[in-house]
Formats: sequence, C-alpha cells, structure tokens
Amino acid sequence: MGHKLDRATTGLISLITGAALPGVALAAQPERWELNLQPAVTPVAEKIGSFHDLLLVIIITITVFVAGLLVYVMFRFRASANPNPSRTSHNTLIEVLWTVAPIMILVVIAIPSFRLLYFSDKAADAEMTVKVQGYQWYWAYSYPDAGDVTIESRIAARTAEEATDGKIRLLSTDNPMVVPVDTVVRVIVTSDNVIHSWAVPAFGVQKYANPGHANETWFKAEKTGTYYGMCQQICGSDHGFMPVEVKVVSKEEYAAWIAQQKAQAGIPSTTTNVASASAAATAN
Ligand SMILES: [Cu+2]
Repeated sequence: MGHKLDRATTGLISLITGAALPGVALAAQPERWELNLQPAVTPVAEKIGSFHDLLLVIIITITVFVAGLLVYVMFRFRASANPNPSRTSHNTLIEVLWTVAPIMILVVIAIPSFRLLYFSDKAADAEMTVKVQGYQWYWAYSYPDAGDVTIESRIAARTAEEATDGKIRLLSTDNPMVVPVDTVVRVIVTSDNVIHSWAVPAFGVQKYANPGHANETWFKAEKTGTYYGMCQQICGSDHGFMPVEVKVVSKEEYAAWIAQQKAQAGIPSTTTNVASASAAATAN
C-alpha cells in the first residue's frame, strides 16, 4: 500500500517538476526524508514491494484490532462500573480462537514468503555471470563469460569535498560494475577475507560474502541507470567506505564496454569463457 502510494507520489512529483521523463535513466539511491523502499527495477524487488504491502495490511489490521479490544476492555470493565469484578479464568472458545487465528495469519504470511525466497534464490536461466568478491575494503567484479575480466571497485568520494562531478558521497565508485539491461545476471558472491554483504536495494538483492564459500543470487534489471548499495555486514574500520555501484546499460553499450575491458586486460576478443581463456593461456 505504502509502496504504491510512494510510487504515485514520486510519479506526481516528477510530473510537476518534469524531472523524470519516460525513458530517462533512473538513479536509485537513498533520498532525504525517504520513508519507503527504493523504486524497484527487477522482478525480485517488485515482489518484495508487493510482499511488504501485504504485510503492512496485516500489521495495521492486527494493531487496530488489538488497540480496539484494549479500549473496549478499559471502558466496559472499568472499576467504577464493576464494583464486583468478574473472576473468569478460562474460556475454551476464546482460547481456541486466539491460538487458531494467529496460526492462520502466520500461514497466510508464510506461503508468499517462501515463494519469494525461492524465487530470489537462484537464476532459472542465467544469460551471464558476474562474480562478486569482497575485500577489506572494496569490491571486485569478475566476468567469467568474458575471459574472467576483473575490475576493482573502490569508493570515489569519502567526503563532501570529494563529491564533485556528479559523484555521490559514500556511494560512487571509481569503477562501477556494468551489466546489460533486460538480462538475467547470475551473481556469485564470495569474500577474500572477512564476511561482507553485497546489496543493491533497487534490485532487491542482498547476499553475504563469506570467505571460502560461494553464495548465489540473481537479478534482471529492467531499466537502465545507476544503482547504489553498501556493504551490509560490519567488516572492519572501512566498512562504511566500500559502496556498491551498478551501471545498467543497453546491450550494445555493454558489449562495447566488455570488449574494451578485455582489450585492456590483454584477453583475446574471441575469448568467451574462463575455460577457453585458460586453454589460450597454456597454448601460448
Ligand atoms: Cu564489507
């Protein structure tokens, strides 16, 4: 509910200001006084928004019902109107009701919850893979489908003074992860040292990066733009300074970008996957 309201409000604001015309790339980052989730750009984030709305309805209903009961009991059974208080200690009917009703509510919550959990867990038909590795304190992104090109992504603006040229303090990086739009991207998350957590709220993605262990998740960004996140697991003194920046570009722009990265890394342009890259390396 709140989620839809928020989208309607932002839509209205952009209509008035003309700030976000259709087709203009989105930039998803925290906004001042923001109360709601960031606008969703992946199917998983959409579903998280809907689930959040469902929970909000259930929570509000329960809160209003319990508050109403309290007010009723306070008035109906007040001391001045009841000089001889009731000594009732058991009532089988209401005991069954207050046991069964919460169970039913939990079942209603559990079904979409598990469905969403398994939907977000693994990519059904991944079109490409990016390996995310956490370091103290930056991220590295490898593209195993492109000769294992690896880029390192470090914070670009630690202070307000450094946040020039459109850079966002604590969120922009020197080397963002780049992915094509409308593509199912499998993400393998791991860590080099301590536990980190790779998260992009607009994608509905948050995965722990554990050393010696690969976690899997996926996203399919449906709008081009730049999306930000932060390490979500306290990982040392610079935990607050290892942002996540993902640039979602058109498929053509991505092809050009990855070709350029391969050229810079000296990987033959014909190399597509890690296996053929290592075969080429041993042949030389
Ligand atoms: Cu970290």
